[in-house]
Amino acid sequence: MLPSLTGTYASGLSASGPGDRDRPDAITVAGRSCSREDLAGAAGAVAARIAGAAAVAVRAEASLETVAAVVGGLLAGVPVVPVPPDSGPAERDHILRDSGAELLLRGAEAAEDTVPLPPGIRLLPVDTAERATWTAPEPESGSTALILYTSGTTGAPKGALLPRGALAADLDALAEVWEWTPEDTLAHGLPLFHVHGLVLGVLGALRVGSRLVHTGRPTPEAYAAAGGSLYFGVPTVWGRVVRDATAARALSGARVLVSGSAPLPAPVFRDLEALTGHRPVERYGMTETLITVSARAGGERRPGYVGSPLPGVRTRVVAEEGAEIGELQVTGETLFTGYLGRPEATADSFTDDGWFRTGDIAAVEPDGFHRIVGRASTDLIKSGGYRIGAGEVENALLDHPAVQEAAVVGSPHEDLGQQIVAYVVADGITERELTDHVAAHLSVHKRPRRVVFLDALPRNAMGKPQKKLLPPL
Ligand code: MLC
Ligand code: AMP
Repeated sequence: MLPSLTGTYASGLSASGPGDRDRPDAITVAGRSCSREDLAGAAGAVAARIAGAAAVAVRAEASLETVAAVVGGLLAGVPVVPVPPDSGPAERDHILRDSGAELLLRGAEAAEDTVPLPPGIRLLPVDTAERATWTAPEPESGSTALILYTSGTTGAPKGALLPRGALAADLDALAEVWEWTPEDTLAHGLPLFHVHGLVLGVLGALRVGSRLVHTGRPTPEAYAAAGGSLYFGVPTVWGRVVRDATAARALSGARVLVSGSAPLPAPVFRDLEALTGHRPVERYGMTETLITVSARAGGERRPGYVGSPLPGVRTRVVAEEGAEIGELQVTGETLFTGYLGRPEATADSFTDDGWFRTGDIAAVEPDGFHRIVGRASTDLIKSGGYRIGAGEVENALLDHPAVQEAAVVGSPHEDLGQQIVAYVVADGITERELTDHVAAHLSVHKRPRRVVFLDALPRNAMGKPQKKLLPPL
């Protein structure tokens, strides 16, 4: 029997933790703090206002309002749809319409939206000073807790339906393997609209009952000042930390540093060890599966490896005959239930015998340690830990009247892992105008870093564009 997710908040919010329910700085986000008691009251007030809605969207700034809104949705059993606060009108409209959200929740102080909301959606300001006690029974564990929009290789992002039971199972497995307890202080500054920052980074702390310090942005100085025992970061953040030796050394008193969302370069692993005394714990996951593979806090941490499957998760590598690397497939209690309104895409993402196809290429050592070798498709880009579909950036570029053809790829980048590069055939437009155009439609991190103008895209004899033949930068 899976633990209940509302139990998360009933127990997490009331857990005695390192202080008590009244500890005033149990939850700190971007410089503002509240107690578990305060959060329970504010989230209860949200729950009372949204109960019965089909789904609610949350403009997911790094703020206490976002935390109260998300927890309020979970208490009320209303699926929550986090919306990146920097998403342009096209991406925001897609998420709001596709999800069926009836309300858009956001802090009363948040900047005004410059574009109108789609019809039928009401704005609901969240005030963390409001209080209500929420006592309704726990929704069943198969019901949807979160709808997280995530990019595929082509087309607009799809809404991954994450059931309450999957979140609970994943967080409990992570707490076990990271030895995460109410005595910990979790510190990070990751965005609150993805699995890493929101599920692990907020719901994890609430479920475990540990303190949470969200630093607003994940800068090395902010990490150094956060006083955490457990730190989360994407490799770009850890790369920036090791380039700031003073900040890095300040983390030596922590218990565990965890890296995930993209491959941690081995030199960053070694620099972290040299500067902080910690070998980082690497873990692997996806929006659709949550975190499935991790090194253990009490076990070996090997550069270039993401550890072994979490309790309750099984993995297999499906390789061609004789090969040692192949597609990583996973099954277990942490999986999503499908893409909202996309039965075909959902069916395509599972094998006939019910395993989820990750699209990642992996190898497993005899001792069970997993190594992620790369992705099967080059059309999914990971930049700064963000997942970006080449197709959606190409579509945004093609939307511009000056652009005739576009091909988008990820190229290696020292800080971001990969950077977005757009090859375009276009007349009378500058690189800056094109990147601004993409940022205005999608979100800031989906902007190409480089734009290369070509006379024509390379094509094969059938006329199909050949990304492999694009000129290197
Ligand atoms: C960005 N900028 C640009 C630009 N792209 N300016 C001009 N042209 C472009 N093409 C701007 C940015 O808006 C920013 O401005 C400034 O340049 C610096 O950008 P940056 O280099 O990207 O840095 P930063 O904004 O600091 O972002 C780095 C980062 C961020 C690491 C903080 O990428 C991040 O938060 N990543 C985390 C992603 C994540 O959480 N993924 C988890 C997915 S879940 P300004 O004005 O804002 O400073 C998952 C499952 C799992 O993967 O396994 O965890
Ligand atoms: P997202 O859906 O945004 O969570 O992105 C999931 C993808 O991130 C996975 O399919 C992997 O390609 C990548 N990923 C996550 N964690 C790791 C890791 N530790 N090492 C390598 N790739 C990772």
